[in-house]
This record gives sequence, C-alpha cells and structure tokens, in this order.
Amino acid sequence: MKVGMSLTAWVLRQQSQHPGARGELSTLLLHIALAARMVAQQVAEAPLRGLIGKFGKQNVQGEEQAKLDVVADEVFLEAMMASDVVSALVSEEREDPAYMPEDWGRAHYTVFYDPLDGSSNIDVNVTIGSIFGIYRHRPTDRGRLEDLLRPGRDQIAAGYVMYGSSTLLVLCTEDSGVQGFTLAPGTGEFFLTDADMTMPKMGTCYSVNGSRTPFWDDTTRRVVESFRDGQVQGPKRTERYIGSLIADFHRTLLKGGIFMYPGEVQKPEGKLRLLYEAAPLAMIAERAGGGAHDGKMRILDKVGEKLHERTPLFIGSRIDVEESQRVLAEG
Ligand code: AHM
Ligand code: MG
Repeated sequence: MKVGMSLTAWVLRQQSQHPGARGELSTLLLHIALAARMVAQQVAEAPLRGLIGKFGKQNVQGEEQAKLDVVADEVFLEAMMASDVVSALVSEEREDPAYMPEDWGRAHYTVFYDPLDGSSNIDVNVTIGSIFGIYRHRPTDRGRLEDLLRPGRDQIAAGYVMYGSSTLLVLCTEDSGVQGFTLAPGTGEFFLTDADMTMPKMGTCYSVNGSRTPFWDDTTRRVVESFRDGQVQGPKRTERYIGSLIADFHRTLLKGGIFMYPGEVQKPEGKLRLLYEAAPLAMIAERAGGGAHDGKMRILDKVGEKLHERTPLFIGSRIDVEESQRVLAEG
C-alpha cells in the first residue's frame, strides 16, 4: 500500500499556518473523520447488523427514515458534540438544532449536516454519503435562528464522505483547495489520495432525474435538452444519473459536467436542502473551479429563511454551469 499524508497530519499542517490557532477546527474536523469511519463501518456491515430497511418513522421532511439514517445521525451528533467545540448542530434528520446555548460563548462553531444522504439507495448497495458545512460564530451572534441562517459563502469548511467501493472524505477549508482522503480500513486512518482536486471546465454528461420532465416548466426543459442535443458549448452530452447526490456530485467533480435538481411548477423550491446539501457542495464546486446556482442566483449567496429550506440546484463545471444560466436567462 502506498502511504500518503494522513488526514491528521494534513489538518495539523493547516493549523500550523495560523499562528495562534487553538486547534478547535482541527479537533472538529478530526471528530467528523471519526464519525465518518464509524458510519463507514456501519454501512459496510449493515446487512449483517440488521440495518437494512426502514426505521418506521418519518423525519422532519416527512420522508421515511432508513435505519441507517438514524444510526448515522446519532454517530455524527455524538462525535461532533464530543469535540467540545460546537454549540449548534443542524441535521437533516432533526427538526430542531441540537443546541447548547450555555456553550455559545465558549464553543465557536455551528455545523449543518446530512448524516446519510441518498438513503433510499442503502438497500441496494449503491453509494451513499454524508455532507457537512461548518460556520464560525460571528462576535454578535447569540445563537438565535437568524444567527444560524447565513449564506453558504460564510462556511469556513465543507465536505462530504462517500461510502462507495472505498470510503472517501472530500474536504476544503477557507484557505485550502479541495482534498480527497481515502480510508485505509485496516489502519483506521484517511490518507491524502486526491490532492488539490479541480473540476474539468466542461464535461461530457449531464445528470438529472429525467422522469421529472413533465413537472418542469418549458425553460427548465430547454436547459436539459440543450445539453442533450448539443445546443451548448462543447459536445452533445450524455445522461448519467445515480439518484444519490454524493455519487452524482463526485462523478461531476472528477469528470466534469453538470448535476441538476431543478424546481418544478408545483414545487418551485426543488427537492434538495440549501444548508446541508447544496451549500457545502457549492463551496467545494467553487473551490474546484466550478460553480453552483439555483436558476436565479449563486447558491453561496442564498440566505435561507428556515433551517430545512429547499433549493433548486445546478452545480458543476464552470462552462456547463454558465451555459445553464444562459439558457435559463433566455427564458
Ligand atoms: P435524501 O436527503 O432524502 O436522501 O434525498 C436526497 C436524494 C439525493 O441523494 C438525490 O440527489 C436525490 O434525492 C434524488 O431524488 P430523486 O429520487 O427525486 O431523483
Ligand atoms: Mg439528504
């Protein structure tokens, strides 16, 4: 096995570039990696542990929770609380933040996270993921709802964990590029395998749930057709859609292209969540040279009105994203 820089070493190196840093973000990132390792093990052993199938309750979105959704949520929550540097945690699986007002002045971070995205894919052994975005409190913040509802451009770090044929942690901080760390299961450590990831300027595929076509307006249909029929810069694109956001996004990051989950006539807000799905991935996409918008504005400039707000999402290679904006603007 080729041994590269460990995640621990990378995090400590980043910290050393900030003289006076107290290691709080480092601690948080390492606790997120700890949760990722624990969830990776649960995912890998799910059929053996009886963790396949529905939990029997609905989450705040009114969606049926899978057993692993609940397990992963608890693991991430406990690991991040144990880091002792967070005072608010907002999860897709919980209506209210796990909130520690008494810790607000001492613990300086809020994390938005989706503990296990794409859980409908669990039962068929398709890649799923965890997503997180980290914010540092501003001096005037007091832990009120409006203090938590901030634009994604305020994130100081964002990342995702991909439970696929290998487990990969993709991460960027406010002063790093996008780095990918692969878990070496026997060692319990993530190693840097994908340094300074950049997204190709243009891709050869677009990714969308085509079965939603009847629910889109004409302009949205035109955007998708433009990629399919070659009415945008570059070649005609082919369609690739897994239906698991992290798997679709990761392919887009590596190979280029565009992932779209547009709004619909009856559901203009779309399906995906702004603060723990779209915003962290938008930070990563932009850092990798790509972009992300909601059809009208940059994802990272959006300020939600509620914690579980949804947003349309167009995310991917710079040229593909610009072309989608152009076609949308033409109406
Ligand atoms: P979830 O957060 O309930 O798991 O739903 C999000 C998932 C994403 O992983 C994926 O991109 C999308 O829903 C797929 O939706 P659809 O089945 O409508 O294509
Ligand atoms: Mg999700």
